[in-house]
Amino acid sequence: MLKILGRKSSGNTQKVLWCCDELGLAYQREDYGRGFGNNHTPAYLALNPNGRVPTIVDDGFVLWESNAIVRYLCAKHGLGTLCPPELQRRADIERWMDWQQTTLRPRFHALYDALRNPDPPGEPALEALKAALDDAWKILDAQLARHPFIAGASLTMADIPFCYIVNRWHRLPIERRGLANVKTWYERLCERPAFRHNVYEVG
Ligand SMILES: N[C@@H](CCC(=O)N[C@@H](CS)C(=O)NCC(=O)O)C(=O)O
Repeated sequence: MLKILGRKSSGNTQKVLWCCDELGLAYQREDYGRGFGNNHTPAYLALNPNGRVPTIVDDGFVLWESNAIVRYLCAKHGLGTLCPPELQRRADIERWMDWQQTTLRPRFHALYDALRNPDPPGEPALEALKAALDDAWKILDAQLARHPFIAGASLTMADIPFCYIVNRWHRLPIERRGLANVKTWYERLCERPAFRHNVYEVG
């Protein structure tokens, strides 16, 4: 059976859990990571030398990097649904997955971490972080103006990596200017039981 090693509160683990539930997969999850003190043991590092979560073990096949895991599971179990078989459609989707990691994520974490810092930066610095993040959101907002989900009329693996960021961003004590399509998309995701259970209700 598929094993998922990672704590439920980890955003990157939430991607994998949401993905598995959308695909209707059976799995066993084991708590690893912050608070459990077990992700720097020799046994865990032998699976994932980064000492980070999530890691999966699928019939002996070990994989880490959350977006790589989502791609693998969708290609294996969701070909024609979450993962399109056509090469160009798939490349389009994988581009958004990479954009989440390389563009949106660093800007989100710069703001998120600053707001959670007991000694936060001053207002001008916070405004600059918000503006940089908004510039990235605007790109996604324009994409979501075209169809209800990132890559079309239905959920695909393009949407999955964004789960914890869009959820946590909507809970930040900030004004979210414009970005109506991102808001409607988030509300749409919240209607999905698998998203509610693995992301919305966990935070
Ligand atoms: N690029 C990696 C990042 C993994 C990562 O940073 N995971 C965080 C949790 S979201 C982690 O392991 N934090 C340390 C911990 O939980 O002990 C991925 O996407 O899987």
